[in-house]
Amino acid sequence: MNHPPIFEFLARRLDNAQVHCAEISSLADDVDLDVNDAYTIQSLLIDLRERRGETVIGAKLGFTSEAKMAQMGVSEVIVGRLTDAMRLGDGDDVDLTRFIHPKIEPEVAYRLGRDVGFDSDITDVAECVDAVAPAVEIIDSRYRDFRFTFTDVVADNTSAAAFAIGTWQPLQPVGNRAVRLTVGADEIVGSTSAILGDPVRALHALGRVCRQQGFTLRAGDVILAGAATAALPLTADIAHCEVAGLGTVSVKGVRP
Ligand code: OOG
Ligand code: MG
Repeated sequence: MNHPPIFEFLARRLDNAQVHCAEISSLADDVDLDVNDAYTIQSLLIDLRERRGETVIGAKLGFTSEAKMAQMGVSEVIVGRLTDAMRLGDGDDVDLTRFIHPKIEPEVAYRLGRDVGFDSDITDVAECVDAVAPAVEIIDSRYRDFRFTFTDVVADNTSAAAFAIGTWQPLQPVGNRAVRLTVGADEIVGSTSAILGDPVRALHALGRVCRQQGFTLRAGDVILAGAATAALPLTADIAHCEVAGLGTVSVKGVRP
């Protein structure tokens, strides 16, 4: 792929920020980027992680709910990549010193039962999923004060930091289900219908971005449909998420 050398530099800057837990200033302060540039930088960032032995195991959407768009001041759906290093087990302790300023949000996860053939006729991601589960995502913007532009957050792999998935359930319509996230004494409630009206629409949106950006989706991949509510700060407490009828998932923030 041909791209200006500065893209490699910016990908390394973001990667260092994540590895060393050191926030950085907006890329937009130094360079004008368009959406395609930002996705190219994201891909270079993922290459760096893969070179360290990480494997891409899925994709995530961001800003699929009004609450998230309003919280972060962004109004278009974004896509990032999930790697095996980001995966936590249900109930796991999560070391908060791995992050800069972590937040947690309630999500719905889907699992792909087969490859999505973007160059063949099976292009509907929703037709390729075989399971659904409650999930939490830990986001950790590498930018100072969690403030960024649209292209900043795309380049920063959409703030992806970690995630945990509850027990997979056979695929079923999700539609409008109550969602509740607690972090210690903090609580936020909402509905899965906040995700584009129905989280299945996040799968359609994912297909569009993947086709535009040349991303692949493989059998077994996990897809996070985007937060149903605004995010809460992740503190040294139990974070517990329930999606009505789908189950629960939790992680525990710890400071070793
Ligand atoms: C970007 C990530 C947004 C979601 O679920 O909407 C996201 C951010 O808020 O830092 O993951
Ligand atoms: Mg999210």
